[in-house]
Amino acid sequence: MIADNFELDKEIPLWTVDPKGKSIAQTFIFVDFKQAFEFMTLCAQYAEEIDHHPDWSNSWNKVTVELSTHSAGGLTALDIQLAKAMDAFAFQVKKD
Ligand code: H2B
Repeated sequence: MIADNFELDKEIPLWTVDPKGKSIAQTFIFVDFKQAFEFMTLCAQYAEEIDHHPDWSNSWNKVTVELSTHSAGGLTALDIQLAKAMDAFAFQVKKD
């Protein structure tokens, strides 16, 4: 589990930490469904590579994501790793 004083606000400032510190969340907004799905495809490929998967939902241009390590019952370094990758993928698809 991530230590209580881990500086998530500095590491991943766009993510909200849940009150119990057991998950992080972010809603990504894209220009349309195509861009949202491109983002999801990149995330899905990466999630398979690291064997760590997001809990998420999609509504047209919006992708709502919650990250937590189910097996640990809370946050681990894998969630932070996936969060940073998702931020990078969102940046990438928005500028294409
Ligand atoms: N993803 C997440 N977010 N938490 C897990 O505990 C987890 C996972 N476990 N992806 C992995 C898959 C596990 O179920 C497989 C068998 O490695």
